[in-house]
Amino acid sequence: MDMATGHCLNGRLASARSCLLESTQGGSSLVETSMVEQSEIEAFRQDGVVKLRQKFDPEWIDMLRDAIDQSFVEPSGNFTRHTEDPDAPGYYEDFWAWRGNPDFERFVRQSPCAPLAAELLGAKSINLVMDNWFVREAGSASRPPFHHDISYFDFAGTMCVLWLPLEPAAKQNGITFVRGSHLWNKLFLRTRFADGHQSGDGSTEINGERYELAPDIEAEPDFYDLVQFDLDLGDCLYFDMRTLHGGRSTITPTEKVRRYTLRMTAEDGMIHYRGDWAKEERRMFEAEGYTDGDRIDGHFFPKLRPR
Ligand SMILES: O=C(O)CCC(=O)C(=O)O
Repeated sequence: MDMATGHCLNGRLASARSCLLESTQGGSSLVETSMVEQSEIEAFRQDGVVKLRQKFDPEWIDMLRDAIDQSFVEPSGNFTRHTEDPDAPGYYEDFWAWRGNPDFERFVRQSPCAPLAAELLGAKSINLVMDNWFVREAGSASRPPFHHDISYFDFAGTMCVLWLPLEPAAKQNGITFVRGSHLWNKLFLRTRFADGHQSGDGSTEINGERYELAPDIEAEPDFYDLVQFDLDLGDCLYFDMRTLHGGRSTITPTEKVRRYTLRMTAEDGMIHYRGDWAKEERRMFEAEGYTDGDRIDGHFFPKLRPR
């Protein structure tokens, strides 16, 4: 893949990716072919998570690693350290990072992330919701809480998340998913990523509505159908925005671990005010002119497919 243009350069990459140059009477046109097996689409729909093998070329992985390292030094205003002890190795996050970094933007617009999402969601179009990066420093004992991403947003619609590890991830230090939890028809309270994993201010009532806390998976792991994955570089996970997941790391990383994640929506994605649990993020897109009932589209949520 020519990273500058997103066009296929040769037959090897063309067969490994979605690109296919097709002769037509008037010349050539770029069309997309299927990159996902039917069994993978079914796994995504039934389990709420699927592993896809070798979808991202090493060039994308290298570019994202460098972009994260650079972003770490010059982060956006959304940069957060989740590890409370200032002397302990940290767990960090930044989000909506693509807006200030041309490499993240190139990945979002030109990598296979959106065509893969379109196939899994059966979507006619794909818009970006939010990108995120996570870094765990060597020795960090912090980890993400069990949560589902839908609780962090005032959004409704058919949405998925790409989780792309930039170092190989083993089951023991990756993300654990509660298989099928996207079909529970539940909306759990947002859980903070900061150590201690508080939910809001401790209350389960927000704007007059009562919500459940995300279940304590660690307290009774045998009660849930948990699934974990080994991922090589180039492999990724796609999961439903409603699927419960979290870190059960039994291994403290001995080297820095970087992950890039993306949330994307099908054409039915809407801004739908629910409660003040997502008010900080809401303020950011309201400042850009968006409001309740708007489609997730436009300059803040760019259309990635069709281009
Ligand atoms: O990779 C991580 O550290 C956390 C990812 C995650 O939980 C998410 O993106 O929702």
